[in-house]
Amino acid sequence: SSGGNDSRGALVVLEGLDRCGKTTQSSSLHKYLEGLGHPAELWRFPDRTTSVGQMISSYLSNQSQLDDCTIHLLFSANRWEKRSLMESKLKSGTTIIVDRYSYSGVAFSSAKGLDFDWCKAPENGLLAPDVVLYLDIPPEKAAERGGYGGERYEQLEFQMKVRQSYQALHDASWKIIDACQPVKDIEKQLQEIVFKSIETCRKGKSLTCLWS
Ligand code: NYM
Repeated sequence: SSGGNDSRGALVVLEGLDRCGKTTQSSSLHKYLEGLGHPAELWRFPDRTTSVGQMISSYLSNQSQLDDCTIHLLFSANRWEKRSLMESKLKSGTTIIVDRYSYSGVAFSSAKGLDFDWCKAPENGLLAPDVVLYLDIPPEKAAERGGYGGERYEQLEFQMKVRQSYQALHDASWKIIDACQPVKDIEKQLQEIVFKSIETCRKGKSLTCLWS
């Protein structure tokens, strides 16, 4: 489909622990959709290009300190500042592949000990993904993958807590994919799921908001 006025694109989110393969799979999905001639864009959160995003980036690389609530709200603001663009792109027929979204926001902050419902609240009203592809990996396996980059949160103990927080966020839009499979096998599974999701959106599935 070339995505006319009457058909919208799908909002596809990839989630998972650090080093689970999200970034590789996101760009591979994007290439797949381009190959099909389907209008698609690749996004990621945090979006470090905005001024809010630069504050987040500086926090993650330990160049600045912020308390846990403040950084949580900045991550959320970083999604809110892109909300209207996201909506107009989807409505004009473009599928958006997003590397991390609100689930990362809740999973990482609640893993620090912040109240789960407090963490969810600022995400309320952002666009709800049509499908969430969760690349599931045991934290020990993720840690073996060439080591972490040294940013905040990239530690085994913490990633274990993040995984538990993610488990409390599952809903019907989630597909759990075993991230320890060969890259090509994961690619195939994701392509199949996303293809179906695009079809459902094209046929009129309505766009909803979190946390539905
Ligand atoms: N992260 C990401 C959060 O803590 N909250 C959020 O809302 C988002 C989107 O930022 N360790 C964390 C997860 C990652 C880190 O992400 C940077 P990436 O995908 O490595 O750029």
